[in-house]
Amino acid sequence: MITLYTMERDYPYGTLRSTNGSKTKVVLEEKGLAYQVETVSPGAVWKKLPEILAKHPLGKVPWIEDGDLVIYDSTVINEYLNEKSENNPLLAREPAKRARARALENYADEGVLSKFLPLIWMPWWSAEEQRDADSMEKGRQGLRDQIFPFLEKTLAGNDYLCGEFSLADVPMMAVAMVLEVDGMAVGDFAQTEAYLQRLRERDSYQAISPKRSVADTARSGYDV
Ligand SMILES: N[C@@H](CCC(=O)N[C@@H](CS)C(=O)NCC(=O)O)C(=O)O
Repeated sequence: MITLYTMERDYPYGTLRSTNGSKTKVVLEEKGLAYQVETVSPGAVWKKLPEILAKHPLGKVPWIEDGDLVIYDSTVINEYLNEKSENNPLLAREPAKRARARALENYADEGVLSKFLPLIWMPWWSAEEQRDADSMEKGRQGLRDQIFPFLEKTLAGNDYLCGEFSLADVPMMAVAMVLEVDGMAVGDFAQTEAYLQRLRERDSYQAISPKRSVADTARSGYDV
């Protein structure tokens, strides 16, 4: 069975999860692969303990173990999982469509998950009095100024970024998760708001839902 190593922690206001670890969890679910989750403590990751560096040379999460194989980086892991199981292909067959999906996935990774989202998400892992409200607002403003207008244009009336649900939408599942906790208003961007809600309604979102505890989402059962 595949083991996913990631950061997840229960708080009174919901369960918080690594955004990149959540990307991987969503694909494990979408592909119907059996897996279990091992939570890694945020302290061990921030301190770059040798046991973390032994698995992920940058000292980050997520990584997966599949038998003797250790793979890190959510994008690389998700490509591996998509190829490992033929169930529910998350990339089209045509090279041009595959490239388009990968480009949009990269946009979300670099433009959102590594840029604006941590400004909003990291403070939620700290006590309220320690949160930097200015930084959180800067993150929200970045989404409003740059990301949501791009999503409105790219969705262009479709349900998902490439028409069908694909690897391009997977990082946006983590955006949907963060904004569920944050409660940021998205109503000025009607297509984006409907899209994020659509993502939350997918079965795979249950594995990263802030409403479901670490214990409730530690394992998934079927393998096709
Ligand atoms: N490109 C990597 C990014 C991984 C990443 O930044 N993970 C965060 C958690 S969401 C982390 O471990 N941060 C700790 C650190 O950067 O020291 C991926 O997609 O997996």
